[in-house]
Amino acid sequence: MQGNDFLSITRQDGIATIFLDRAPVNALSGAFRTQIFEALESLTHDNTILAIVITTQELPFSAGADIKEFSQGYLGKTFMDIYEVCNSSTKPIIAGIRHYALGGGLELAMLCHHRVALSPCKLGQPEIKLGLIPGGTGTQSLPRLVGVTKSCDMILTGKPISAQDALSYGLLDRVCSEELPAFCQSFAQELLDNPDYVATIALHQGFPQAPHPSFFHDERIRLQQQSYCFQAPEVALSCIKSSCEKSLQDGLAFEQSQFMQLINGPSSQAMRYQFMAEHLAREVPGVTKTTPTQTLHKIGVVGGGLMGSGIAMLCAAREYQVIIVERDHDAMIRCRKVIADYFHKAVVKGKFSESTAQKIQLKICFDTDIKVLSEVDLVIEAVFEELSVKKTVLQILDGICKPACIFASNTSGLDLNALAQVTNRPSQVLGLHFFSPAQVMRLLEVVRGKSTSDETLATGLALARHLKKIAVCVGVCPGFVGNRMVIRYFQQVEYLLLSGVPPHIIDKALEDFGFAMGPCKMADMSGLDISMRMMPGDTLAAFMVKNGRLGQKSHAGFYNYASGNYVPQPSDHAHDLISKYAKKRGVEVKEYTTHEIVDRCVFSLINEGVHILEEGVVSRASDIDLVYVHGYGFPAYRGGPMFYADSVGLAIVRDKIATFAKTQHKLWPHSSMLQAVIRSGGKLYQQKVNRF
Ligand code: 3H9
Repeated sequence: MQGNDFLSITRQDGIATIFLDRAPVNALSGAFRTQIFEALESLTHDNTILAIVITTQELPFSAGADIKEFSQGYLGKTFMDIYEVCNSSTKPIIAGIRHYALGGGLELAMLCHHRVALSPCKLGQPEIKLGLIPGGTGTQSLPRLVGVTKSCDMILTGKPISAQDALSYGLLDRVCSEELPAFCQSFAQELLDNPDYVATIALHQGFPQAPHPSFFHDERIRLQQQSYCFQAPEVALSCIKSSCEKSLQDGLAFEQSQFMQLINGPSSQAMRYQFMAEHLAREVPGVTKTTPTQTLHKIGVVGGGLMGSGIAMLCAAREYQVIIVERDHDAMIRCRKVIADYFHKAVVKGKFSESTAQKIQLKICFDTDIKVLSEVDLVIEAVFEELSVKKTVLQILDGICKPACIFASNTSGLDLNALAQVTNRPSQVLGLHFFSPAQVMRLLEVVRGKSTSDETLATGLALARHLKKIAVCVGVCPGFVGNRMVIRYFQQVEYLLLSGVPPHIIDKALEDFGFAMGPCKMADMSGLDISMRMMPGDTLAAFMVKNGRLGQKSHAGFYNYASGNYVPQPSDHAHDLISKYAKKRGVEVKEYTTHEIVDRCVFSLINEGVHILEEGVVSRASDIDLVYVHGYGFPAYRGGPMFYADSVGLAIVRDKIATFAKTQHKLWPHSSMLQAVIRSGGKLYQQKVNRF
């Protein structure tokens, strides 16, 4: 065996096998690409070698280009260099894919003449999630292998596909379930034994064709309607189109130039920052790899409403044994039906097979007697969001559950310290704030109370990882991170509404900025009664509720909703109520531009975020951005409120906030941290605090 830093080569019977070995994910850095290039070049010129296999012993095939290197420019050999060496080879080159081939990893595999994968593999082009396009020949090779429609699906959504699908699409030559290198080597031998065999790479397989003449035009319109200022999907589409229309050389050159523009642009920088933020959030003060964690088998869920049933389904799907306790028989039957209906729909939609859905449901038991939780390892309470109700439940659980059992509250912002104090095990109490629907939303605020032990926190974080959540560890304050910030946001929305800006104008301004949903639609969807509870006192939400407008649930909120559909329609009644309430509060009618609407709402998030950071509720600014992007629909391609503040310019943000504060002093508290960061010339998104 011949070794190199990131790869090793074995030779047997004229077949050379290159083992990629750059832990943990075979990220293709410049140095690694250079080693692959050099190995290929030397083997293609080696007369004793007839075929080449590129694979791994244990590691995944490759997670793509090394994202951590992107800010340093293009280092080492390029994918085009690898293309040249593969293309000039008359010897078959076979990629043997283990675990996954993503991004540049799949592009490397597509530059080989053939692809074999182990059956549980995933293959994908996730670059769009980094604000990029496949820039290592993928936009030209994928359509040639799988056709235009499927390559658009893969590149525009970034979702990976299974090895079985890849085989049926023509992306793979073989799928195997046995020892991968040996399988690839015998496949190579098979090719060598065929006297008619000619090695041809995908890029030389002729031109792909659009499924119909208006395909690219229709797709572009669809993308324009949903991507606002996010350019990568349209750029990717242009590149795929060029694979049908331009010569190979021109198509490749076009892809290269587009990739370079995107990688240096603000959207990709923001999305790469989000990728890094996700990994950084795993570093939690006090929790290391050696911090002991409890092994969880059985999980109890108290309260089987929307949140409780979602949490139960999520845990069962990840193989935990779950017991849901409801307050009475009728509630228990309702909960059972909600879960059965969910799985029925999921099977119809093809999310689960019938047998998987059955298997998951068998992991969930239902009961009305809380004593059945005596032996569970963790209880998540998801009862009504009221401190006294939650305290009572935790006190009861404390008398029932085994001493080692951990208690988690799914509160969205109540005082976790007060909850922990009613138990005799405050060190074993933490918050797990799931976002609705719990089985879908990736964000989880993991709340550390003042008594929460490192072990309890580490167990909560390990659970979050097992549930495939993005866990952000937060301290205790009303509303934690997300809901505390959203209150500031809604205060500005209320102000704009009272100033006479119609709900649909506010929503459009923020949707055009990139929010997944405008705030008025969002408030209607979650319920104005919920907004009223989040912002107690004399508020517009309370006034609307008093007048029977609770949002979607009453078919009337800031908008009207016809029964059976949730398409918001402008409402004269809502308009009259808003005007009446504005008069009562003495707010003058004023006109606002789109820009001003966005600034007010987004800067309110920034200002509150800075205070949260200053108080040490999170340990770093990027945690706030994760919460807002994954929990509240802030556009990922703007990085999150903290990152966005830096891109606007902190002095501009500070001056704007000062202007707003002149008329709304209480809503825009002054932050000394913002001043300090400006003075130091630093970036807000890079700030860390040690008080957490
Ligand atoms: C690309 O390929 C562009 C090309 O088209 C053209 C180029 C010219 N680079 O998530 P995990 C690290 S763009 C560098 O915990 P999992 C990750 O940070 C790329 N590092 O494991 C972490 O490090 P740490 C397209 C990477 O099993 C460690 O690996 N590819 C990369 O839960 C383990 O990761 C993508 O977008 C990378 N590409 O999930 C794939 N990938 O421990 C992005 C991972 O220090 N990656 N790391 O924090 C993923 O989606 C997931 O990491 C993956 C593994 C599914 C691969």
